[in-house]
Amino acid sequence: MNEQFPTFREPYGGHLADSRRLSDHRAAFRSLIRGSKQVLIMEAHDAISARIAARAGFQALWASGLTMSSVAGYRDCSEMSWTDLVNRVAIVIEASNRPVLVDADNGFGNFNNFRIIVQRLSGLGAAGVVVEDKLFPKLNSLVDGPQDLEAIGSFCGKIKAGLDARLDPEFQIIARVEALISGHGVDEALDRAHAYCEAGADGVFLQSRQPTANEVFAFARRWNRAAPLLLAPTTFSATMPSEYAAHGIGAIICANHSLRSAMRAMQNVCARILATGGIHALGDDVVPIAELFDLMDYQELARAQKIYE
Ligand code: SPV
Ligand code: MG
Repeated sequence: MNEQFPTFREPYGGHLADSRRLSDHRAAFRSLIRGSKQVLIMEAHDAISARIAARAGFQALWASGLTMSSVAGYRDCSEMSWTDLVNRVAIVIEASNRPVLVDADNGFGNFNNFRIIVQRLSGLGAAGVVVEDKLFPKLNSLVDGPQDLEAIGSFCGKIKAGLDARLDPEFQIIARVEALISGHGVDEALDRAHAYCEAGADGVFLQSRQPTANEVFAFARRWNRAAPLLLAPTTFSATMPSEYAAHGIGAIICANHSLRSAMRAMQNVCARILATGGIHALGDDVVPIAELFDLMDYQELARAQKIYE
């Protein structure tokens, strides 16, 4: 056997076996969302999107329910099972070597469903989870349709069950407030956010689908800052980053932008191939094949072959 064998610690996705690194991720994420500097959390839905975001320099990733469901062929209304979600999250964590915040919808049922998911995700090395106060099955917040809320008391019980089930106290349980989505207004959103923090939530994700940030800023002005505030400004995307900072909002989730940009690129390349009758004119519309091999770290395989073969 080659003498380097015992010290070779660079397998594909090798951080996954390194529990010290995973707890570093959790601690890093915890500080990122509490820090004075704004953090951008980039969406990822598979290994490629996770690696591209990590290489680009994002410090944390959002495992989006919408995009992970979409790439699996499901609509974002609890059609995808929680076990499927957990398996896809494992791929994102393994491929990115970054803290991953997971969208667990409404916990796929009651407190009991949610605490099982928390156990699995914290065991996998996720940095945290977002759980939303809507009823199962839930509908994506940006889609017109029923957006009914869970009672405050039972959602607080769900949060407590998650806190008791997490395998590491650094694993963040973020309560997502859907009061604005369900048309209840800022007062209800504040009541809920305060109740969820009293129940122990580590942060609040306030969801809105207005074309401007006015209602989230109205919330932020009255928020007691008991916990960090996270936003996914998909529908009010023109708002400037400095405005979030001015309202004490430190974590911005780019919730679906990897998938939507990939869709645009795919549409363009499909149209171009059909328009030109082949792949001869694509040029920079596609990455060189070597870039794919580089992203998937075939170099590591070659190094490992020298040691193990
Ligand atoms: C997701 O990315 O799945 C989200 C954010 O929950 S949103 O789609 O904007 O509700
Ligand atoms: Mg979602």
